[in-house]
Amino acid sequence: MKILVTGGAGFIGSAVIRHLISKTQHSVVNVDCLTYAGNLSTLDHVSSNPRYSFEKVNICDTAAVQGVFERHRPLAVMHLAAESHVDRSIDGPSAFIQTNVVGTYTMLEASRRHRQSLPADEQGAFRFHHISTDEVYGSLGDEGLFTEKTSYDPSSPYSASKAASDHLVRAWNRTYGLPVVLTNCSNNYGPYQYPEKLIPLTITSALAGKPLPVYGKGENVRDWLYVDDHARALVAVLERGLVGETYNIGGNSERKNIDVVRTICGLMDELSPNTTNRPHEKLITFVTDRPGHDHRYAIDASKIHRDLGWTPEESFTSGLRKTVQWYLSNEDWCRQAVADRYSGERLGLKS
Ligand code: TDX
Repeated sequence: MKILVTGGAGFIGSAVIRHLISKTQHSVVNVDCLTYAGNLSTLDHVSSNPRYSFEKVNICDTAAVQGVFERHRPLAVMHLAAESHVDRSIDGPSAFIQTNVVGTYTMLEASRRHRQSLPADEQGAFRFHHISTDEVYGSLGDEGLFTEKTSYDPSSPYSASKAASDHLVRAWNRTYGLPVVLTNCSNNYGPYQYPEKLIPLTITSALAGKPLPVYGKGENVRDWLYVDDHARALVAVLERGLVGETYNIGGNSERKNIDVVRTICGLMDELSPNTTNRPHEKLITFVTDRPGHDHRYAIDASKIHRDLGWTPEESFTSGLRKTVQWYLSNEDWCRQAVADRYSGERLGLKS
């Protein structure tokens, strides 16, 4: 099957493409406009494979997107392209509305038109897979889990834009019969994550001996999912998920932020070649809280386990160790990823 993957130069998109090329026989066309967080070097191991091709296209560009569909005639779309950093959405919501809402609309319309041009049997097989986030459900208290039936209650411009995109996707299924599947995942971590998110920012700052900013008291809880486990789950949903269904994907690894940061400090004490910053915990700095900061996210992933047999393989302990080791072995990648674009400054405080 030929799969059009949007956002394939990003963190999760590139993990999906590496998985598709190395572990399946599917072909991939990667559609990415290479924003600050997009990086084709994430695909160096697979980019020479004849089943891989790349189109530098912005998903908001209707004509360019249509051209991609006409040239490649995919049988499925995995839509991952998005602005994803909550703090940036507080500083500048506009790009989030454009890419996440208008871009999703553009992809849906292009998919609908393209599907109509396919032979009848392929029209039945066509899938639009929308990849989304657990943040659409808002914030949990100390108890309970997000299920696929939890009401939407987004807090940030980012999560509101993803909620809007989820609604568009379901509407295109109900109104136009577009065969869609949706997934909502918990916090991803692993190699190639842009060093603005909590885990890679903490590792790279600790390596540089810089302060490790913890928002508020560090009591907020996230449910951590190793990115390669997520990639496997996404391919299972695309291949075997039922049309119109939503699947929550989570790592069964709830942690308070402060515990995540302390664990990284311990791993850095053990693994970092730079011994001058030991103990790294002394770099922890409590800073002003994020506006609208959701207290807790936690996913009930029993549906995807029951219906598709998926379960995470990586524990948070093993995944975090691997991730720290990866960042320590790939300092050049990190330097190049942020060069002239981001120097670790605090984002998301503007009112
Ligand atoms: O420097 C920091 N200090 C800190 O305490 C940063 C960057 C974050 N935090 C806190 C805020 C969150 O409670 O750590 C937690 C994780 O923050 P992020 O890495 O920014 O992720 P989060 O806001 O939870 O959103 C992530 O998960 C859901 C992704 O960025 C989203 O794209 C995804 O949809």
